Amino acid sequence: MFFRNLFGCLLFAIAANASAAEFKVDQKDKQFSVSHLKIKAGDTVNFVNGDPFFHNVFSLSDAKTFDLGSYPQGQGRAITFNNPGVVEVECAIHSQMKLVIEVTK
Ligand SMILES: [Cu+2]
Repeated sequence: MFFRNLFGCLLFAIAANASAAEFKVDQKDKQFSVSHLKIKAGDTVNFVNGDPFFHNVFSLSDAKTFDLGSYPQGQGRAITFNNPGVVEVECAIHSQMKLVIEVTK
């Protein structure tokens, strides 16, 4: 019985994982590599800094509020979007950087 339950849990974990995708958004020349991104709830976006200076990616949107902090070239930080909605992503250091992520169900 224990093993059957364990197996069921494993299958569920694999199935849940299979439907989630990971996206990569670069920060290059003080811009996000895309200005608009459409993802599904549960998907993850990895923000990778391709510039030789710091970026600090954040959002104040209701669908997802986050602050990745500042990090240098070559580093990336990933965040998972679990709620549907529109997330406006900005950089605390470079105010011209804008990205809209549309999270669908
Ligand atoms: Cu920046």
